[in-house]
Amino acid sequence: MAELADIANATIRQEIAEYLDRPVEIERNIALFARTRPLMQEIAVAVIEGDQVACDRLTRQALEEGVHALEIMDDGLIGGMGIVGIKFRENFIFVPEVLACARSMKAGMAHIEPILSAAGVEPVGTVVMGTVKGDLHDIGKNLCIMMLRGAGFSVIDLGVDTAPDQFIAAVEEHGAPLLGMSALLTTTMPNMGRTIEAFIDAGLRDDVKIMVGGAPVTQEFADDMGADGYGKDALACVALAKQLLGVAA
Ligand code: B12
Repeated sequence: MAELADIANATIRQEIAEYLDRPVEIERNIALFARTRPLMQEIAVAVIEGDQVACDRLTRQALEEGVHALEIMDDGLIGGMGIVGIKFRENFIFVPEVLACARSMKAGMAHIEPILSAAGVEPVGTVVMGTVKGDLHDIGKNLCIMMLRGAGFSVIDLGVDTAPDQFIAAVEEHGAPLLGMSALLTTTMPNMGRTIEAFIDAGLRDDVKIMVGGAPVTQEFADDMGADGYGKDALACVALAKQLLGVAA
């Protein structure tokens, strides 16, 4: 079994030692970074530190050196974002920092995405995501989308203030097997249930899995309204999406 000392990059070692607490996450991250190239670890650090310029430069350098785009995405960008997600969940960092990390990841992904789409890498699955009707909060939804894309999902982002018929139209148009709804207001939470009812009325409920999230949403509320799953954060959102679509974790 790999050990912390097997990781070449001192910042990654420090991040794991300082911020990770759950044995399974420590083990997974040590195993990941102990086997990755030093340059992938530098890319991960650029994401963790929210350094857009470095992330852009290092991603280009890796591609020039012939590293495969998928390796850069998985070992560098997603590897770094995995640690960011955990630090956010544990309240070591907050929204502004996460957004800076997201922007760094995006700077790297800008070089990766065209290559992967040109190579015809199959997305893991298509997810329609939106914030429900009457609700303009989108920071959390956008973080979920970024993590889903990072995990290989193709995401159709409907933005905010999304009416039930817009969710239905998008699911039908894209043949999406999964829908994710976000709500941040107690007053807009019921619109998730209304959207699920609209899918039932349209005879489409069996064609799509529905996951919900947002600060006021709970597992109990999700169960009551008949959603297929609830995720409390962006990491849980990715795990839930994989579970609902039967994709290996
Ligand atoms: C930023 C913010 C705003 C910004 C939104 C900017 C934007 N682009 O999003 C602005 C200023 C516009 C705003 C407006 C309002 N806001 Co506001 N806002 C917030 C604030 C401070 C942070 C929300 C946030 O981004 N959190 C960080 C993100 C990362 O967390 P998150 O959204 O929960 O997302 C995570 C998880 O929930 C989960 N998740 C989210 N979506 C999904 C979806 C799925 C499928 C899954 C699996 C998981 C998942 O993963 C995410 C990442 O980890 C909160 C307070 C708070 N601390 O929550 C108030 C808050 C949500 N707002 C509130 C209110 C009242 C309002 C206004 C009504 C204020 C007003 N009087 O005008 C308006 C409503 C506007 C509208 N119609 O939507 C209240 C809601 C109270 C309530 N219980 O209903 C809060 C709680 C503040 C408070 N304590 O009073 N707001």
